[in-house]
Amino acid sequence: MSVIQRLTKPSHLITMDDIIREGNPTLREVAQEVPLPLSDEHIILGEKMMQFLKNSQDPIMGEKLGLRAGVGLAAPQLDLSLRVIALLVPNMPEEEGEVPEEAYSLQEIMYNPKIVSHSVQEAALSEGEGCLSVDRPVEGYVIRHARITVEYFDKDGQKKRLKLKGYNAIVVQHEIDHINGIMFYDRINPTQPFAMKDGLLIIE
Ligand code: 4LI
Ligand code: NI
Repeated sequence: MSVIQRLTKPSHLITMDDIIREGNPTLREVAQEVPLPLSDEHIILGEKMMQFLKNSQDPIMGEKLGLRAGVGLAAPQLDLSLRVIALLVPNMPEEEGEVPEEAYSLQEIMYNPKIVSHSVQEAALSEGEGCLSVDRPVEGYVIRHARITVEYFDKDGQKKRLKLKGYNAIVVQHEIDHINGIMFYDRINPTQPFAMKDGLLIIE
């Protein structure tokens, strides 16, 4: 049975056992575009990826299934060389007495996402990045675009355009890198991992 057939079965929940780790050559491939219109299988795959992210962020489900928490997942991490990514970025919990916000600053399944424009300014997370396919800490600033415009097809096959900045822009770039065979540590300065440079925005 194929990987996508197995992952998209009604009873299947994606766990860490489905996620391949660095060294697996699939993570270094340029993934294939998803054919449009979307098949039921590709729609369900996206939903399973989103459910994984939800479970990974839930203390009960995360513990039960032994998951590492993530805010993004790309199909190649499931050994599927396809241009599908899922994003689930929670908003900071609000203070007492504040107007309730949306639970997530970004919740999306993107098919064939493409960065169509980006800022000249660069940005990096102050604490560096982690990846569910990398079981070791890798320190350093991961240099990315500070702001991006991304085009993609959503789960209804509609073409969408989104402008992103801050943490959301970083997460989307990390996941789009996966569908292009790029790992986050490829973007760390190898000699000076925390080198500061002009126009580099550090995101706390
Ligand atoms: C528990 C419940 C500190 C260290 C701060 C945890 C719910 C690092 C940051 C989470 C770091 C949630 C994350 C990513 C970083 C670090 C990803 C915790 C899950 C913070 C997500 C894809 C890079 C994304 C900010 C080496 C698995 N995620 N932290 N980077 N969180 N999380 N990345 N960096 N230093 N990785 O890892 O999902 S883009 Cl939501
Ligand atoms: Ni990753």
